[in-house]
Amino acid sequence: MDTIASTPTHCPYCALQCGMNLTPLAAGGVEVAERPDFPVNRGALCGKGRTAAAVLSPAVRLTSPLVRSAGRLVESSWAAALDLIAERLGSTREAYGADALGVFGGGGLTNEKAYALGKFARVVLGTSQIDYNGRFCMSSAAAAGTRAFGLDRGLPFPLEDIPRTGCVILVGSNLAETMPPSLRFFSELRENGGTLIVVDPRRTRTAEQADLHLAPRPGTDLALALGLLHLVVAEGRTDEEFIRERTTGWEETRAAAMAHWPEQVERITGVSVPQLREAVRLFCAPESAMVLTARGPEQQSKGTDTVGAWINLCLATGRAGRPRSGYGCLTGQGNGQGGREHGQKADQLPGYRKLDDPEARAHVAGVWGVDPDALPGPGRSAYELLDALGTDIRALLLMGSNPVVSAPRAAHVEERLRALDFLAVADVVLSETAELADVVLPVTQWAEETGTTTSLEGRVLLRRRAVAPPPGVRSDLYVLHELSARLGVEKGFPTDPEEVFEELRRASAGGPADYSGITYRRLAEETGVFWPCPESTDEVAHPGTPRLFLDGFATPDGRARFAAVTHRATAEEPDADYPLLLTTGRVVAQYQSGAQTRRVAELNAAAPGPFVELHPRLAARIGAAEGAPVTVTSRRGRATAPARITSAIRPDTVFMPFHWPGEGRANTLTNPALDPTSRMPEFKSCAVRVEVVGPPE
Ligand SMILES: Nc1nc2c(c(=O)[nH]1)N[C@H]1C(S)=C(S)[C@@H](COP(=O)(O)OP(=O)(O)OC[C@H]3O[C@@H](n4cnc5c(=O)[nH]c(N)nc54)[C@H](O)[C@@H]3O)O[C@H]1N2
Ligand SMILES: Nc1nc2c(c(=O)[nH]1)N[C@H]1C(S)=C(S)[C@@H](COP(=O)(O)OP(=O)(O)OC[C@H]3O[C@@H](n4cnc5c(=O)[nH]c(N)nc54)[C@H](O)[C@@H]3O)O[C@H]1N2
Ligand code: SF4
Ligand SMILES: [Mo]
Repeated sequence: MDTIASTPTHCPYCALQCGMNLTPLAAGGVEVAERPDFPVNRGALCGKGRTAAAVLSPAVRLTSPLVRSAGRLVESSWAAALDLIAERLGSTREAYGADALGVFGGGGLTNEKAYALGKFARVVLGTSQIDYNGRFCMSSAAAAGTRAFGLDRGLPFPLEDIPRTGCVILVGSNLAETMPPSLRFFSELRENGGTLIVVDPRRTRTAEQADLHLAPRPGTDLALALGLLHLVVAEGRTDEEFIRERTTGWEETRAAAMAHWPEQVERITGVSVPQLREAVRLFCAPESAMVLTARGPEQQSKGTDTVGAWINLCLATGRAGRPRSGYGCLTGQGNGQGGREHGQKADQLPGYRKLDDPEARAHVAGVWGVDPDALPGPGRSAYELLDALGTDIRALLLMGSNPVVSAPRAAHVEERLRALDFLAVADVVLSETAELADVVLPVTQWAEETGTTTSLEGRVLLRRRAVAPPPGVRSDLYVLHELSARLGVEKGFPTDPEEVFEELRRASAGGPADYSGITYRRLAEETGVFWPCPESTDEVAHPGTPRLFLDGFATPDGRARFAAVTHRATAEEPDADYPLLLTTGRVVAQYQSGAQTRRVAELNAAAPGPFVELHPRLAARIGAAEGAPVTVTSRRGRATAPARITSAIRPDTVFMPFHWPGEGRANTLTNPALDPTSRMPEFKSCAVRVEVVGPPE
């Protein structure tokens, strides 16, 4: 028998987009194997990637459309399910207007799907009410990056630059658990004599690798960054020539930093003045350095200003727009980067264009063959959209997210979803959100379809189809094609991903995220292409842009902009009733809302359920015992999970992972206070109290 060829492709989960080879097995199932030629992970995979094929099994996934009948979801034909969705969307629009229709997308969707979903909302439904879960992810960093540099691409350099810089400050990233294969770049940095500073309220597996670990109170990174900048100025470590030649706004920023005395910063953050001094010394001594942020400082009601303050530190010391130096954000979801570029965001058109820019509207409307005036304006942000369900928004199409578990103030969001007149969900599995739907559509996933993703490096990659989907399952592109036709738009929604990508190329041409020089053929031959990659006018193809800003920033005058930010408290500071701060995050063996990874036996064995991390002193004070249940209460509700007692966390802080529904759902507690610029909710700090659960009556 011929051996079945293996297909080189990429992991379905996080933004590292590790390369892997997939081989269908004769006995059924799919083997995941190393793919050493992909330079980012060189064959290494975390447990989620290694077991990803388990979710391809029909045993754990949806294989037939489901329609609600007499309160229950029952199997239906595709035609009947699609007819019903089109009919309900159409009648809702007739009764209440186009903005009564909502669309919610996801950063795990391929570029093709994100593009088609944004176009579907604006062209077919005519609604402005579209947003996606990326708003919950890196939107604060995106806003700050755009403000400072005129362009937002997560990392402005490839990961391979990390080992060659002198010092990295890693702020609120636990990449030893969230992107394990990337740890290699940081180990190599240290082997090369560079240093690593980790800023995290917990001594995580990542912090254990650091030369210096700063453990601030959650929500105080803005003060911390200002305190470091204060010391940089006081110690005469600014790069005056860089500030003069390549930036604007220094004077105001300098003044703001000088108002944050180290002793005052110590009081706010809990990080001691000697530690602040040591951080400045490590960061400023070498010739090059980087600051990388992730969700810790970003998922705050002041996330944009906080990231701005870290960027200020880079600019004042000349560590941006130069080789081996700069600020970067570690994007999260598989297509967290591309998903924020092509139009599923409320204020955005493809190519990272702005929906309120007349030129951008004219260009994209031209590609779409519609009147620019027919395109709706910007809509609500993700949480605001979910909050409006059942009132202003009467029907929702949801693709690629599970907000019942992952949205802030989740019990309220669940109630809003139930209040809808009509909910349609396209998913791979019957997620907690799909369980509430009127119609559920079973869709194909990564290994069963071709499409592109854009990794945290800004590297556009081709994910290839390696196996046939189970019968009964169709692609997201098929769903949008069929719904469009039923709603009277016959053309413009092809089911072939390459055809969608060809249109995306044209729509993105000339925009900030220009993909027009990228083709499926190139992606098949190269290990990805970094955007911007405009179409070449001569014989030689544009090589793509691994490193940004070396010749100037993407602002009109080519200079980076300082942000004169000052510290402010979290939206909900502890008080007598809620004396502790809750922060939330991830564990290595579960992914996001857990919809996929909770269906994998090996991962469940490694991370079977939620827990509450608390310091031994706090545990002793409330009488909590290791493994015994504790109840965490916030102004939104309560959650119960076993205590995990560890001196790795600050005594004034508790931590919960957010991967589970039910009793231990962390998001029952979280505060939907929004950042005024990015509209990012404050997932990383809210006031709570913790109590032991008494013995059963
Ligand atoms: N295993 C796994 N990997 C994942 C994911 C997953 O769900 N599971 N999700 C992917 C996605 S979408 C994302 S966005 C990334 C997220 O990747 P990370 O940002 O690394 O993940 P988190 O655990 O949310 O948060 C990181 C750290 O922030 C710390 N932190 C909390 N509050 C603060 C604060 O106020 N300041 C600072 N400095 N730190 C704070 C937490 O203690 C935590 O260790 O991971 C991606 N990779
Ligand atoms: N408390 C707290 N809450 C958080 C965070 C936190 O740190 N703390 N982090 C936030 C962050 S950074 C993020 S990114 C969000 C993520 O939270 P969610 O948006 O809920 O993310 P997932 O669990 O990845 O949900 C993706 C859903 O889409 C399905 N899916 C996968 N691939 C496809 C596809 O190709 N098509 C379709 N139609 N469906 C697909 C999956 O099965 C799953 O049900 O959570 C946020 N919530
Ligand atoms: S690190 Fe991310 S991309 Fe790599 S195998 Fe794990 S989940 Fe997949
Ligand atoms: Mo994320």
